[in-house]
Amino acid sequence: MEYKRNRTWSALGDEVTPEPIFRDRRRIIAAAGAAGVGLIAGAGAAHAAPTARPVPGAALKATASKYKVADPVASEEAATSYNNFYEFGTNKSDPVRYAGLMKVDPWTVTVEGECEKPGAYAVTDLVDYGKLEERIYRLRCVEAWSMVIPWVGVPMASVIDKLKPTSKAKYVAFETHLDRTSMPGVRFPVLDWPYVEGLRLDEAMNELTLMTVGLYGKALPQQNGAPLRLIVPWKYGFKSIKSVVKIRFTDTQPPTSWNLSNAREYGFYSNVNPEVDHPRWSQASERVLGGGGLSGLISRRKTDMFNGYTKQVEKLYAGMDLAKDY
Ligand SMILES: Nc1nc2c(c(=O)[nH]1)N[C@H]1C(S)=C(S)[C@@H](COP(=O)(O)O)O[C@H]1N2
Ligand SMILES: [Mo]
Repeated sequence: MEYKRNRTWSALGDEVTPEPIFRDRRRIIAAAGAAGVGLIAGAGAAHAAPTARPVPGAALKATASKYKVADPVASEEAATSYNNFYEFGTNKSDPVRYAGLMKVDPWTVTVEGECEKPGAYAVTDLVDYGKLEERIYRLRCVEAWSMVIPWVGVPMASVIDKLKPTSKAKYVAFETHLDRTSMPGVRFPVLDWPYVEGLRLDEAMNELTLMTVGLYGKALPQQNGAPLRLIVPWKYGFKSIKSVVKIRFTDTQPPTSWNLSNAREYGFYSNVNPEVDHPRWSQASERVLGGGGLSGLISRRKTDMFNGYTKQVEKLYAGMDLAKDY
């Protein structure tokens, strides 16, 4: 079996030319039609406004970015049908089966805490849909598998800039929507609902942190965290919280769901680190999923430190013992 190490960043230079993401026109027209969005693809695209509302599956206009992993992209079918979204159940097939019940329009994100612009925001007020980027990131689950997925979003830093954190803000806390009628998984006390996550403010501001609204050129389907989720590509997948309804700036480290459920196994930082094993399994390598079929195996590879982003993030952890702050 062949795998290539660290092609994520080093192989990329400025040779990547930004281009619109209309890879598959038929697919995009079909998606726009299904969502009732009057998007004009092709020649008329200049007149087409980006979708104003986060309708799952609607075509999104995004610009290719320098952020890409050279490895094969997972099939869209795998990325949207093999999911972790425990609010809908703990089986990988539960989210695609049940998450369609979750209503995502209208959607309000409440911003609180140490910032100058607290309040209730629509997704389109937080995310500038005219500046969407496509970033191909590997999402590495703590369960030792990964998928390479073309995400669509804006830098989290651009969202935070709008909210103007005060000098007291040291952390950002996030919370997922909680609705007992549409989320069959929350009847079980697998986690302490609602699902909560957090980042240090400088981690949230890092160039890699993406406030994500789409994948494969379309608005996120519910199972992937519609209408708005985080992607933090150097951390284990569970830090990439889905269907965010609350953002809070704080001066103290916020609680996180996985750490609350099992502090020995899941720390606040949860950086991808092949040298720190999970207490019950090794993190030295991973199964790369998403080839053909549903979760079809593409390859097995050695796990890269920080999922391949050492250059971008090591400064965040200077002087820290990453075995202690895992
Ligand atoms: N609210 C919420 N967010 C979540 C989860 C979850 O159960 N609930 N699972 C996490 C885990 S463990 C992973 S690996 C990723 C999976 O994202 P994907 O299904 O879009 O690939 O979402 C993360 N975000
Ligand atoms: Mo995960």
